[in-house]
Amino acid sequence: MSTCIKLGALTLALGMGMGSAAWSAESLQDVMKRRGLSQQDVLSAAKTYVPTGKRDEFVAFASGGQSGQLIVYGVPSMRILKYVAVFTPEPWQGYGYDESSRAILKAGAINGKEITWGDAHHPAISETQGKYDGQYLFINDKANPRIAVVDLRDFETKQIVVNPVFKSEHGGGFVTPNTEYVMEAAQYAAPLENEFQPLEAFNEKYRGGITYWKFDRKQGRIVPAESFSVELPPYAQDVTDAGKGPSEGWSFTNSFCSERYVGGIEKGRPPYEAGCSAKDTDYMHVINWKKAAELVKQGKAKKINGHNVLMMDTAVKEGILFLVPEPKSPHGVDVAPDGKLIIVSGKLDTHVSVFSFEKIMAAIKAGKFESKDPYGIPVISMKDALQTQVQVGLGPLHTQFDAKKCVAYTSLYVDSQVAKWDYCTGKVLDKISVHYNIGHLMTMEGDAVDPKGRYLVALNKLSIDRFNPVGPLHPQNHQLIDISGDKMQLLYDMPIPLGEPHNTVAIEASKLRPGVRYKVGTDSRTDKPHPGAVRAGEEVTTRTGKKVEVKGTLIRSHITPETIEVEVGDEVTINLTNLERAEDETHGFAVSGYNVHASIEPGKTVAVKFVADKEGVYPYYCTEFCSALHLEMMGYLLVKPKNWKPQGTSAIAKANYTEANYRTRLKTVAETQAVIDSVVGYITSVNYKDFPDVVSMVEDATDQLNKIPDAKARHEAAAAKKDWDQATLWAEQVWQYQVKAADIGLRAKTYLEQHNAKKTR
Ligand code: RUQ
Ligand code: CUA
Repeated sequence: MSTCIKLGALTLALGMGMGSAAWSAESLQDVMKRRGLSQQDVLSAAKTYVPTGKRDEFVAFASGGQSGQLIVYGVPSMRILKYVAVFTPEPWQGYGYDESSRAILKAGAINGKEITWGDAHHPAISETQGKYDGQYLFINDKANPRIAVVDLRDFETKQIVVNPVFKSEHGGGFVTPNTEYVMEAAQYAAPLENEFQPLEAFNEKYRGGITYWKFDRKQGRIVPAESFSVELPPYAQDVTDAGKGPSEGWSFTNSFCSERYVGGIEKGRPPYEAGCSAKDTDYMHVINWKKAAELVKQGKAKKINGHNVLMMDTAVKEGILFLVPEPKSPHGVDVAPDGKLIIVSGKLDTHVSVFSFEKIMAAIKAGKFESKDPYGIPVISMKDALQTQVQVGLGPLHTQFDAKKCVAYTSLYVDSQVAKWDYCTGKVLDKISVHYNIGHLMTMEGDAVDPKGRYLVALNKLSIDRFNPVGPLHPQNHQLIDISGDKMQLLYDMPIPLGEPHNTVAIEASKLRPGVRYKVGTDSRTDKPHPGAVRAGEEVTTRTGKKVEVKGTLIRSHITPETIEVEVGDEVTINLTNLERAEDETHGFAVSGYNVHASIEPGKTVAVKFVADKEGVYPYYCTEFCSALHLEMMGYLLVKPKNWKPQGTSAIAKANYTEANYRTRLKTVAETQAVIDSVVGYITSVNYKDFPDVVSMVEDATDQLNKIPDAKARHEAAAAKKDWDQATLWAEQVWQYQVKAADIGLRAKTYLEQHNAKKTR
């Protein structure tokens, strides 16, 4: 793009659009023939294609696996909308490169060590009465047991909390029906106290558990002090789900190694996986979390690492913890929308087991248990808890639900298929092959009380032959399947090139209402006014000892201050406030060589901080192409040697402009004004006030125009004194304000035309 869009370009852009592009004469049949597309292909394309300017019906949030991020995409188009930085530094968003986001990552440090990656597994959208409400999203890190909170008003990570008692987890990022708690179940057992214990002490000293993180919806933050855990046996707990409706107040957690096998082929023992799958059943943990929370309030928990843990013996005594045998090395546990049934898939089984909450409660009430486990936890017999078992295929993992009554979909890892089945009648209804080795699957709002059906996405671990080869490391494959009819239909393959996405959740797009700007001066990571924020005209640089603090502003196409002078060894903090109100007018900020970067969206204030430890000249600049004069949006950080004194003349070189240069500038200014008048004429001739986005653009443009009188007075005063350098440069500045105003004005005009603004005069 040219940086000097002079008047010609402005005039051109003012024309009423480009005229319709000449369509090629090719017919649909021609295209199908040329590209080798079948009728079915074209139908699939039509079902997924979202024309330019149109939006998707659903928005999906996929865990980014080892990337520690969150991937946001639209359904059915499968267009990726955003990567949200969560556990991992991400430069575009400035995450980990500005002070506020660094603080979030630092809060996720473990034993004082900053962790700069995460194994993100399960995103969960906040719920109200079991329905997705679109306010918050939670996601877990399996490798370093942590939970993060993302605010869906701005899609930013606001908090990372570290589990105080686990060393790894998996059943995390699942919420209770009103998001009272975010659940996080342990995976690989370890001592809850952060101490060493030999593997020989596994049964006595190693423990699993489940943490219930209290969520304060008003603050939008997890409250660690009000959170608690329930101690569990070292059974390798796995995925978790919350009860709802009749089962609200309870939670269900799988386990896959109730054998408590600890491996040791080095010592001649059979391998880990053999020992962990020796028994035919493992245990589903059934926990009354509501009662557990009360017990903790009554002081019945033990403090471990400063955190409330309800110990197993207390939980057993108080009747809030039970086990149900489940076949065999299970993985998924999913509560049906009506809250009456709990569906468990045994990885090494061909069945899904459908447990009845009512039956489980009846057994508990009757005190009917088949045994106690080695830790004294009552075990309800499988047959007393089971409603039915359905043979769905090999390697069942996870289950999601349809809007249609009793219809469920289960992923079959070994078969590489999705099975559609009826959990009321126990009949398998349909199967479809996927490519390949599916893990999770997702239907629209498919684990809420009111699933929306329509589409299913198969989250495949392998993509083998599906895409253009890109080397031995293949992308993942998200496959979109139409589930609106009786037969499932494969529509689209989407490669995901960013870590193994485990679970994904999708919400109706209409439920999300993210903002487009911040209140001026907001620290987006704390949601509070940023202490470094200033308004236009208040920019200031202060020094206290060796600390230099800049409070500056950004607005097209200018960084204030233009120069920052410090002495080598100074600690420099640069706070910048984006004064824009126009949608999408983000500025970036980078300083050469100091590993800092900020993304500063309209209204946001961000600070970057570094020690200027090497003398020299460091340009800083805006990293987003924000306007025609974006390249000019720069400045210099001058790091001076100690006790540096200016030598000789320090005057800045003169430009030697002439009166003719000045007159040429004035002519351009007059011509540009004509363009602006015509745009303003159009905007004020329609109902632009009905479009809030345009109103803020108009405010923004007016801001720029209001700066003109001052610059105009300056060039006129300089001209009177025949100082043609000053006169020409200030006339140039007038033109710069005009260009920015015209740029916004033209964007407003295009917006109004595209949104069919009505003539009002
Ligand atoms: S996982 S493939 Cu939920 Cu982490 Cu099942
Ligand atoms: Cu601001 Cu480029």
